[in-house]
Amino acid sequence: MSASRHPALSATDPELASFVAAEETLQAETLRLIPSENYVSAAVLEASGTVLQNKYSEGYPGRRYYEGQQNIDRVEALAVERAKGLFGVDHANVQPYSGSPANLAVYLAFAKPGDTVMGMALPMGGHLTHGWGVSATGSWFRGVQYGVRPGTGLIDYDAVRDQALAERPKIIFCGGTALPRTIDFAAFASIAEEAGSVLVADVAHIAGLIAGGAHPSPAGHVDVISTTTHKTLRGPRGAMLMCREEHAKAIDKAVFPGLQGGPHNQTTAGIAVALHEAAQPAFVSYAHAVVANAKALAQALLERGFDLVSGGTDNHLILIDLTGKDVPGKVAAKALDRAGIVVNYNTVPFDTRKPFDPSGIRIGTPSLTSRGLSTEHMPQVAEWIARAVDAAAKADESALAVVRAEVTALMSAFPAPGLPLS
Ligand code: DSN
Repeated sequence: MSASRHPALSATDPELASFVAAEETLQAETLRLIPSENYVSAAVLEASGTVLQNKYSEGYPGRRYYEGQQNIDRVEALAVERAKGLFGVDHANVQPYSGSPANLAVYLAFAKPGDTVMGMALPMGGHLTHGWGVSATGSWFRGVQYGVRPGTGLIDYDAVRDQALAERPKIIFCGGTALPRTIDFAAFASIAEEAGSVLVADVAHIAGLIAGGAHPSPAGHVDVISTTTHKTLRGPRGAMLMCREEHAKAIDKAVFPGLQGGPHNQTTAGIAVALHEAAQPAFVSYAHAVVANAKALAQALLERGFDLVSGGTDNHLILIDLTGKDVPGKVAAKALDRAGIVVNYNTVPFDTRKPFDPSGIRIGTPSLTSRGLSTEHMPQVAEWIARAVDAAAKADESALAVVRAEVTALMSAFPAPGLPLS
């Protein structure tokens, strides 16, 4: 990090400053394919690092437990209004610290410990907080889980309906962390209505696509929308809960005082800026480009013999099943990292391997799209992935080094938002 970029930090704590500088270089030089990550703009970075964090603000705009909230109230009210406008919802709460606390607040609002809740199984593409056993949501509640069809990798909505009618869960979650296909919110809504369940769409991964019109919106179909703000939406690390007016009080009460203390006002400011950016025409282009890039990358991977869960993608995410490649996901992910391509290892549906050493890798296109890469670059990206996976199988470190040099060269031509030019 140059002293002129963060002069106070460099002067006060050069050791810590050097770690930040190294991370800036890493994010600038590598091809970041983790589908839940992105690059925030310089404006979002600035808003997230302001004196707003010096304040405690328990409560909501106009109803605080601390004085001196004149400016904080305006910041939070602006974020709320922007969220409501962007997502077309009656009510928004922008205070959850992140996705897991947001989902916990939903449980607090609508269920009691021991109640049955239903969500997609984690190894099928769901999330820990959708009732998976090792999470508080799967031990304090009775979590029942649905999955995808063997063979197609697609959600079997008839099976979900049968299960929901048999179990009558208090809450049904749709959405997840490794779902490459469009979620049919209307189908989930009709299932939840029949089962008498509160329906929650966890759109953390696809919130930016929804905002940009590149994925159907759950608004009007579901009771509550839960989302983080830092994935495709390209805001700071935070979360929001949005709902119909009838649930507004229950959601607000669950977030504060039910679960959290003071909101992170500096994050609220960053969220407000990100929502403003997401309402611009350029964001619509970005959201559609994310999907176009993912489809082009999926096609290029298929042409190179990769097996993709569900055969491709409708959104920002691709789940590669490496079972046929004789390279487990973790080995491939670590080799790709050495080649300058950052991914995460991931279970695939019906995985026979353990979550800490699974068969797949999960990749996505939000970050590379934010840097301006387009569909014409995707065959190159697929070729690098193929070469790195091949090199991993042969333990060929020099081949990985060659890929890394090529990756760094391309990325230097696409400056990352929010980062200094290298
Ligand atoms: N950690 C997030 C992801 O990578 O999808 C989910 O919480």
